[in-house]
Amino acid sequence: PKLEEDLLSWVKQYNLPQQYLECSCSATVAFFSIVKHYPSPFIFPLTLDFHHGLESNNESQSLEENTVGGKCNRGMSVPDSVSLLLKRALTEEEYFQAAALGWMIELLQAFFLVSDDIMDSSITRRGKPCWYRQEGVGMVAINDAFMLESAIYTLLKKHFRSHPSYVDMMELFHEVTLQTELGQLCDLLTAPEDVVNLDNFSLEKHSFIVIYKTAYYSFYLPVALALQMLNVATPKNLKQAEDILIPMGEYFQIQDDYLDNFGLPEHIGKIGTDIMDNKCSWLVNTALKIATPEQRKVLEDHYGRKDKAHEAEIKKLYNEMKLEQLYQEYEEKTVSELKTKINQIDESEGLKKEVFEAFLSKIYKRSK
Ligand code: GPP
Ligand code: MG
Ligand code: MG
Ligand code: MG
Repeated sequence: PKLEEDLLSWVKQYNLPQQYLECSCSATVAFFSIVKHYPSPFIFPLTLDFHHGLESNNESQSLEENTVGGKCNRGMSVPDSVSLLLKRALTEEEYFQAAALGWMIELLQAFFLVSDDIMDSSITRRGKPCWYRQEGVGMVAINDAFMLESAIYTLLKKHFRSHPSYVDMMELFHEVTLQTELGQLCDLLTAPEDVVNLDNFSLEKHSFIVIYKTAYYSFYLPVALALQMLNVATPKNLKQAEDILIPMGEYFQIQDDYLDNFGLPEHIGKIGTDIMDNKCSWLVNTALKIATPEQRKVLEDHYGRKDKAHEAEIKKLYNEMKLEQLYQEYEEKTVSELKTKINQIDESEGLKKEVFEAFLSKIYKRSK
């Protein structure tokens, strides 16, 4: 009951989707109680107004602001996957472990988002100013991001030190972090601030960038952790999971690129910056593939400039080129390919099709 009260107050405080309230299963309860009940030991001293003597800038605030308030799809996928793999509801202990691993993914995500918003000069995140733009934070946000990353390993050690897969889990977090950083590097290198060269873009480059910067940590990591938590991960089933989750993660980031321009800021909680940031986005690559010489000229004259008027020209062109419709065609084609792939999975290695179906249904036609 205590945990459910906590959940209720979290749902209210963070404006979480109603589904968290309706879902009375203790997975959700355990999930939302972790940060509250298990603040990493090092966070305690840091709540003492460590930075500027400002109440609004301390590590517990960073933890709450940056880790909570998103959709929690990644984190919730751990308890969901563990339960689907076992084909039964989880015991309290299992819920707790899976939820703790879920929170570690949310911490990794928080670390990436705080950093990414600085690199992308973004304005808002989850409906509020980005952390680095909040009063009294500024570039301390860089250090806050590092500390969010450190909190993963504090939690992992605290709860999994004697788990048989402890070292594998730790290595997995390190490996996936490196993959994401490599993807982010390519994302930044293809989008220089001062030179716009559309010849630098291609759908092949885009695919590489999004697989590395998004698919590994958002899709492969939760399922790999679920397998490791149950001590059933093998090179073979990890590879099987990767073969389906990586294309699914690529689709997810293409949705993100689409929503950057076509999503409603009130709804997605962030203001798109890809056009002004000169990003190698799915939209600009798709436009380049079909552009007439005149349309290519418009792209050359207006893409990647830090200026609202230039951005508006590109938005107008995207509408003229019916990119929204091309995206919907891409989505239908990709989802049917993913479904075929899921149906072909060989379950004899311990995987369950339901794990992947659950993931896909969470993201299909998402609007945020
Ligand atoms: C999403 O890109 C990718 C990340 C958040 C990974 C960041 C990786 C780091 C190593 C910092 P995006 O910029 O399109 O995301 P959004 O649209 O949410 O800003
Ligand atoms: Mg960004
Ligand atoms: Mg980015
Ligand atoms: Mg984006």
